[in-house]
Amino acid sequence: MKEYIEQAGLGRIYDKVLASERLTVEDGLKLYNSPDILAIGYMANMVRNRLNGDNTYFIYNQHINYSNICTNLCKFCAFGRSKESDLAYEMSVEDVKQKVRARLDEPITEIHMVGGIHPDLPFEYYLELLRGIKEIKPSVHIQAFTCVEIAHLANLAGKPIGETLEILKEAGLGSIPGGGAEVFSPRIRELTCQDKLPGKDWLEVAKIAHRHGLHTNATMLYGHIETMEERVEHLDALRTAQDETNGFLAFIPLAFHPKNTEMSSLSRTTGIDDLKNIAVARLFLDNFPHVKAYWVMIGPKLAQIALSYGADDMDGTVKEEVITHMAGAETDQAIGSNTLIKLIKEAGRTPIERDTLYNVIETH
Ligand code: V47
Repeated sequence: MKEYIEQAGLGRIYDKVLASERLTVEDGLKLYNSPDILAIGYMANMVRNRLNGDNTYFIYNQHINYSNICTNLCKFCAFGRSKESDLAYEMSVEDVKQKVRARLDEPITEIHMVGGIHPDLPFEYYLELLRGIKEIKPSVHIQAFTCVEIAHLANLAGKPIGETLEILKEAGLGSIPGGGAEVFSPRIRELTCQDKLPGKDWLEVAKIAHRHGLHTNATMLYGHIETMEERVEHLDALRTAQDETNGFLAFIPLAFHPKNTEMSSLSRTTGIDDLKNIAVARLFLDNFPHVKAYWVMIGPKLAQIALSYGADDMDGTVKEEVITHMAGAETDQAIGSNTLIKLIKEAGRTPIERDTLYNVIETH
């Protein structure tokens, strides 16, 4: 394989990977610009095996999107709606509780709950959402509100981020999902989501959360107008933040879905780019314990292949995905745990049902 990787022009990077040496931004760029998915994947698989062996994680989770009303209206998003839109919706606390009640007989261990930046819901609403879910299912871990929402909630509360997080924790918040990161580059944010929390502030919220004992995830929305340099800069900023706080659990590359967005003239990502984003992330983010292949966005079949290209986690059962489906995702809105187990086993890996913090619930 060494000869093959050298022929692909990636011999120096291979030496570093063998020696567990940190890759540079130039290395990251070289990987992104290389078409040799086998060479990149082979190296990423080495790192994945070193960090996680054959362990492949999934979780029994339920997504709830409490409202799609959003003042940001990002160009890549088909989910957000202005308050005046006919398609705008807003769940009451009771509606959300009903969603949880409806699945009480399922072994769900995590509620993943995000929404838009709502113009007038009060801070108390968000606290009531957390408290309401906990009331129905006290054992469930609530992974809720992206760093963008957390910054908004701190504004509503009129308190610093850290204090706001303590209040949210008290009400039931367990950890923070990785959404809203998009691409940190100010150029991309200016062109696609100019009203959104800037990238440096997203990172700051994540680091404050880590310091307050909350784990978070991180994402990157790829496959639209970002350059390879901007992708590597994004990963580099995450790696630097993780060096400081060590609070990120997983990185999840998100494949851009253009349908029904203001960027609908762009085409969907390709299989090679999907695998490359997983593999390069696994190689570059040497301090991230996990890389997820999110089956909703790349399809269960490619997510299964991604388990040999650096990914060690398939996310979970999801139950009712909305954000990607509004943007034309052709995958199902949920997947059975048996299907996940089958996909993982057939990839020659060990399926492990985990909780949000990667404690093992059951090894299959
Ligand atoms: O924040 C928006 C992105 C995110 C589109 O933390 C789009 O474990 C693709 O963050 N095409 C929501 N992506 C999903 C998300 C997530 C999913 C699964 C697990 C975790 C985790 C996080 O989706 C948004 C935004 O960044 N997004 N529009 C689109 N058209």
